[in-house]
Amino acid sequence: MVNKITRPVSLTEKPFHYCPGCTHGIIHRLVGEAIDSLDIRERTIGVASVGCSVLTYEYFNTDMQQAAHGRAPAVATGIKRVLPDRIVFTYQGDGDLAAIGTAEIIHAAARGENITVIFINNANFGMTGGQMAPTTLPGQITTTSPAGRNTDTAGYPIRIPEMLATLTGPAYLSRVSVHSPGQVKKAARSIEKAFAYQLAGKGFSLVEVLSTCPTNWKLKPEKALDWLKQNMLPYYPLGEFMDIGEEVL
Ligand SMILES: Cc1ncc(C[n+]2csc(CCOP(=O)(O)OP(=O)(O)O)c2C)c(N)n1
Ligand code: SF4
Repeated sequence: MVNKITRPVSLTEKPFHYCPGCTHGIIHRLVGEAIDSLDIRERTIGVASVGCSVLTYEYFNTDMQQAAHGRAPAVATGIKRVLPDRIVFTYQGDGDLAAIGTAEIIHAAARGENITVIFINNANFGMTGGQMAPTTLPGQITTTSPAGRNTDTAGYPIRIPEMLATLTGPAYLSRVSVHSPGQVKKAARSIEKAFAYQLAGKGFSLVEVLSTCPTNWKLKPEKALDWLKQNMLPYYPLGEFMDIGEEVL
């Protein structure tokens, strides 16, 4: 049982650099709590990607590795195959995972690699100034879609867990959100379950977390939570899209 009042041991003391109201920080905490709860910190290796979460190697109190844009699943695959007794996770934004890293994530899932992927969907490229991402909603205004995402020319957003659920390789695929305390609790359980699948050797697990980017959405933190709820939930339904059904927790 983890004491929720104190900082998870799996997070360092370093203050986060994220903008006020950005939910990257909440998600870091949930990942730290899951690692604490399963008592796997000393054998966990995280793979940081690019994007606003590029500095995760400074925040997680585990061994960490940095990967180039989109390549975190390949780096995690290599680490896990060389050190199969370690618990290996990636932490990737939607620009990282669903744009330049699309091939990497599909093939890691198809191979059923025994790794855990934490996928942060904030519907834009946050770090580089709020450009349109594969996850940007139809009609959503971004710096590269000032008139709103036009599906005639830019196509439709990709629903990653649903897409990966067509494969045989994954063991656990879910989508959660952190826009309210109740949803944060559900997200915590899903993230811990994803790690537990890996611990039990069941194969590839991915949790998509709907997240805010108040800065690039140009909304105050509270309004950003409302925007997520009103606009992202209808397009990105929460739930489990693959669960091989083993009782791992
Ligand atoms: C190989 C390579 N190409 C492009 C970039 C530039 N780049 C850095 S962060 C980023 C966007 C990341 O957005 P996302 O993954 O959605 O994360 P967020 O910042 O929203 O959390 C891009 C395009 C890079 N660092 N490396
Ligand atoms: S730019 Fe967006 S994703 Fe990046 S830290 Fe700020 S609010 Fe968070």
